Amino acid sequence: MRVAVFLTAIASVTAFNVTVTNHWNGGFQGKFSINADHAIYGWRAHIVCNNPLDKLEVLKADLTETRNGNKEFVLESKPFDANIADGGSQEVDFICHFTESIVPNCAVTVNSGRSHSQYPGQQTALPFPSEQRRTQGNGTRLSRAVSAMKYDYAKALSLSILFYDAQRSGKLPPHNHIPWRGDSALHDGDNGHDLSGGWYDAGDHVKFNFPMAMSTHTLLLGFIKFQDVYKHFHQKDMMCDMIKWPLDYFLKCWIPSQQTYYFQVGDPNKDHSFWGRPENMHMDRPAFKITPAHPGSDVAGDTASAFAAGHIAFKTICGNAAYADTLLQAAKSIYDFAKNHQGIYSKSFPQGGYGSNGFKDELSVAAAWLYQATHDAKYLNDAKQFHETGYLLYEITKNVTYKNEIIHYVKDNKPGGTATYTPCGLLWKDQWGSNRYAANGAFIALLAAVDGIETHDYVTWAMSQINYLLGDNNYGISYEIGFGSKYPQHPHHRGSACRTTTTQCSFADPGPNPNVLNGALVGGPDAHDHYEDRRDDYVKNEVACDYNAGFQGALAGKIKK
Ligand SMILES: *[C@@H]1O[C@H](CO)[C@@H](O)[C@H](O)[C@H]1NC(C)=O
Ligand SMILES: *[C@@H]1O[C@H](CO)[C@@H](O)[C@H](O)[C@H]1NC(C)=O
Ligand SMILES: CC(=O)N[C@H]1CO[C@H](CO)[C@@H](O)[C@@H]1O
Repeated sequence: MRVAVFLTAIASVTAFNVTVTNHWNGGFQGKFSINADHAIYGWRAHIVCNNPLDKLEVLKADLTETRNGNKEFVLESKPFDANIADGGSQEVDFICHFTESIVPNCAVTVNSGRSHSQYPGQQTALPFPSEQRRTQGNGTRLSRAVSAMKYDYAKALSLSILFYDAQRSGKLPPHNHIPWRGDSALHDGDNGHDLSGGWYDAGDHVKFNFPMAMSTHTLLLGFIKFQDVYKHFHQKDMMCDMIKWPLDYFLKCWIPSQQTYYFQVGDPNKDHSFWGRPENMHMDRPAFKITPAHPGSDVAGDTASAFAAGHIAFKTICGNAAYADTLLQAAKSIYDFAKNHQGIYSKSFPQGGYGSNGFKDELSVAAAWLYQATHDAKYLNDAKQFHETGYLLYEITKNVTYKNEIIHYVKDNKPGGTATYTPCGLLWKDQWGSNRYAANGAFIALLAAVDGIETHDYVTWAMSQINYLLGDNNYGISYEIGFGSKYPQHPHHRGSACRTTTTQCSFADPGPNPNVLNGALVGGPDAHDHYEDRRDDYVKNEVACDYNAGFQGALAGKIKK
């Protein structure tokens, strides 16, 4: 196996391939990426510097040896994040601290495969043989879940709303619901254009509009569809308040007169090298925009969906007609922008954290939402024209072609379809945020069930997934923080992990997070139901706006059916 190493590092263009572009008195930030031309299961990196460092800090790898008077360091991949797919790459950030006035030069060599077999858990991340996938979880385990209201789903729903309130960036309102959060990133903007507000994406503090907009319209779909559940459990006002936050932010990001849409604030590299509360961060937070010359119909399309769905919610549920009108105008203009200037945003902006490989789906969903908001036939025609897959088109037309797509999707997710199941019965699609895929699948099944497709069967299956997440699993834990008596204590989330009383915060602090991140659905178990509550395992323990979106809709749908 050969691995190529590129130092894109942030240190002076002298010897040893290291470039320091960002150093301060006593420190510099570096990064290397491992590009794999074969699948890699574990790697080791050897860093050699010409001057001693006081300390080397790494987040995404373990520092296993320090040699030669602090000039040489050995890093090893984390057991739960050791694998790099063929053609994939992994970036490793590090921060060096030194006392000499001369900036040290460092070089890195990387070997794939581990020299020590110190990680007994290594094989858990390896793919299953395909025969095993098919035979697991054929439905027999699911039957025990069928006991109507086994958990307090309304409580789980109300907690999920609070998770989004904990993700708020900008100037918090007087009624802020999260006691350990304060104002942050008040100066986000570009040349005097204010871009404060919105949601932090996950455990980090970048604002990525692509997942933010997708989460917003997914949450709104569940809210509109299951609004009586929100009303019955007195969550309507909380939800209207929660969902207005990203919508207000998108209104700041979209400047129709200039055909400009800001889709990201924050540089993932700079952001990820800081472990502290958003209230204490001081790194540069650049803003990125799409324009007709650098289009992004994917991110603009999802934002149009958020605006149009927001229009319906604020007009028909939240009782704010003026705001609903503002949202509709924005939905129409950004949809035109997305449709008239077609392109994939991540092609123009590789520094974006979330890639995209197309935009037809986003345009179709946006047009379908706009049709629901306006009943203007031109939007329905567009929705059909751009359509790839979709639930909304079935809602609108009841056409059997679209119905069959939904049936096919759910069938594929259920036992007996092509999807992988854990031995305990969780639909498992990926090691990153495995819980989210199960929750999304449950949400779609419940939407279909409410529309009369295979009702009983779909509800039973969706309930098995939700119950797994809330406690029907091998550990008897809830993967939603704050729910029940046993839940994750160490989510990978800086605001939750750092104390409010000091600006010092150590990633390696062994204690539970001092601030409880109520409502967050953590990443989830591996394909063997194996999970560890460790902050450094961001694969299983990160949280994110998009993880909770389908989950919250599924909880409301579960109560409804
Ligand atoms: C599949 O279901 C049958 C009963 O219908 C059961 O005997 C068998 O053990 C199940 N297989 C798995 C892997 O759960
Ligand atoms: C349903 O949709 C399909 C695909 O767009 C189309 O070919 C078909 O004519 C539609 N059926 C009806 C009854 O409108
Ligand atoms: C990846 C890379 O930039 N490698 C360079 C490191 O430095 C040596 C010697 O200066 C070059 O030959 C490599 O191409």
